[in-house]
Amino acid sequence: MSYKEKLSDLAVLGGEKAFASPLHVGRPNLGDTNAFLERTKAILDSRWLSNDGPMVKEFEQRISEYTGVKHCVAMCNATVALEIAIRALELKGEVIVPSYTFIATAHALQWQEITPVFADMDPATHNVDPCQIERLITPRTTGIIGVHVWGRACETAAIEEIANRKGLKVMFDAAHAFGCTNKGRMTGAAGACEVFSFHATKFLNSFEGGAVVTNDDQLAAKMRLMRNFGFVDYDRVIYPGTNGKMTEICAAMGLTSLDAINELIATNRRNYEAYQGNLKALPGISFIQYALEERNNYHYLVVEVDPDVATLNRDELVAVLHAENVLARKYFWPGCHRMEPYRSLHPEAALGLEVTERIASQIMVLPGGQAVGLEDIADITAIIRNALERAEEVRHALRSKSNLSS
Ligand code: T4K
Repeated sequence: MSYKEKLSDLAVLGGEKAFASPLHVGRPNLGDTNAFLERTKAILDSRWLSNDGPMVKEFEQRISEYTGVKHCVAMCNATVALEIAIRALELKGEVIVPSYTFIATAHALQWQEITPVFADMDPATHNVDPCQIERLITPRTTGIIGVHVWGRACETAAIEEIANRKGLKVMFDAAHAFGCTNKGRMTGAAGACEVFSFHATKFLNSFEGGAVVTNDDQLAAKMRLMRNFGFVDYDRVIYPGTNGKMTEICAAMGLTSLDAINELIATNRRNYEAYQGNLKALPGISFIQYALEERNNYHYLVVEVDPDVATLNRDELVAVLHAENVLARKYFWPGCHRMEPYRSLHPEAALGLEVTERIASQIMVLPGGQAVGLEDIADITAIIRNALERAEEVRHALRSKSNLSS
């Protein structure tokens, strides 16, 4: 029986939870599990478990073919892939990044004692605003990392134009953007390189995993060596390297996910359209728009809550949903600049990040992927609608609850 049929009260108002078990954002998508188990058996039979094995090679080739980018260097996760790409590009000093991104983008720099300098975002796209980049360039700046937030490509051409004019290097964090196009071309070919994530919570997953794609032969060769401690052959090391290798079992999962990519996109699109239909016409609530002229993976189901128009604010709606076992997320609140060590190192940074500060406090991401059905979406959106209609009671209940717990 659906939430609507039960007409139960909201859980924050004392009703039953709409969902008996938690509905997560980021429940993994799975391809054909039998095909995955067959690949697993082949790995065990071959006794080749890691270090540039046949599954990793096949995965890399399939990613290259899919994106149309010459080289793909698969890694153990996107954070290490970012670190290796940053190192291979010899970035130093300061690098400009958006503050509105997952913390890994900033940490990949800080980990190597490079200072991330945070740029503000464009409120319409949630991506870095190229106009904000130029004023942050100093004599110490060596590069720019753009991020394709939610898979929607940032303004790569404008960012590359600034970088070329100022003699900076540029790369892109495409962790969200596998399967998406950028001005009609598969994401992956912009800048010196682009980095995908295949984490379990991503649209396409390899348990843990990431990859750098590039059309630059030398850069690809260097990153391949860096991924394996810098070994050029059994006994010779020519770069400082790390262990960034993808395992065979992760590649097997990645290949199985790739086989299912069209179904995954279809499911995500179905979810996106259902949320879009159910959430329209709610004052102060805007649902993410994916451009129809691009290919999208429709993975992130993002709602912006304008507190001046909606009857409840983002935090109140998230509390309502959590009470119902819908674990909506506040990605990427409060912005990297408000997390440590950046908050202490650059306490003044917020002054130039007004849009990030505002938008980060208004966004919530709703559950999607294969684990969520149309009935779930009908229930989730009915909860949101119901809560907004009963805003006064809801706010009162949330306040009493927080008074009780404080
Ligand atoms: N750049 C950007 C722009 C990124 O968004 C990310 C990662 C990266 C770089 C770095 O990529 P990786 O190094 O991770 O490859 C998650 C992910 O851990 C992270 O990959 C992702 N972005 C970020 C947006 O979200 P959390 O802290 O929310 O993840 P976690 O593990 O708590 O999972 C979220 C929920 O998903 C859980 O509450 C339950 C569910 N879940 C999770 C896992 C792992 C499952 O149901 N099954 C699972 O196996 O950060």
